[in-house]
Amino acid sequence: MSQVTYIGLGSNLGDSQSIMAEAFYKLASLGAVKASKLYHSPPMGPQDQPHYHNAVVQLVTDLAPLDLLDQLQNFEQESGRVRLRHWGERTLDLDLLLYAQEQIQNERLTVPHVGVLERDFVLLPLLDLDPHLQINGLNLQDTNVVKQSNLTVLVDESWVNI
Ligand code: A4P
Ligand code: MG
Repeated sequence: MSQVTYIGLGSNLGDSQSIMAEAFYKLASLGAVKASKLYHSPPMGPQDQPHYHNAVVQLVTDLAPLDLLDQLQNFEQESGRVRLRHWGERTLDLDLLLYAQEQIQNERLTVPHVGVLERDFVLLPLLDLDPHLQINGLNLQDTNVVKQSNLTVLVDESWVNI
């Protein structure tokens, strides 16, 4: 059965916008997709790294959670993923943020993704896709992280053409 999922995209090495657009088209091979705006955000974690491009893609898919994670990791590898240190710079990071209303906890997968509620670069794009989205009964619009955010929009939804 089809499930509504949300995938977080991040990149701060290489031609981030092209790398993320390519990831979007790959995600489109897994189901129906919709993209948020494309944002520019200061790094969380080590500060001596470039700003990130961030976006979220809504994917409606038949894949089970671990099969979807396999695909995300394949796409990361195909993008020539470089990952130098924890929370450090990378060409492409694909995180499974939400999988329907499911709570998943195993050695490969934690859903909702750890830290979702603390990251404006995840919450703002999620709200582009669904302004009424809730996580664990919490209305994302009402969170202080969203209210106090000053993320920069780089491109509206037209960074991908569908
Ligand atoms: N894993 C568990 N749950 C998940 C999930 N829901 N989605 C496991 C994806 N993977 C999940 O991931 C390590 C392991 O997490 C995987 O093997 C998978 O089985 P990783 O992507 O290799 O590690 P990582 O990304 O370096 O670590 P981590 O903790 O996932 O980092 P984050 O949370 O992804 O943060 N600043 C800005 N402004 N924007 C960013 O996008 N991103 C990061 C990375 C740091 N700072 C940032 C940004
Ligand atoms: Mg990650």
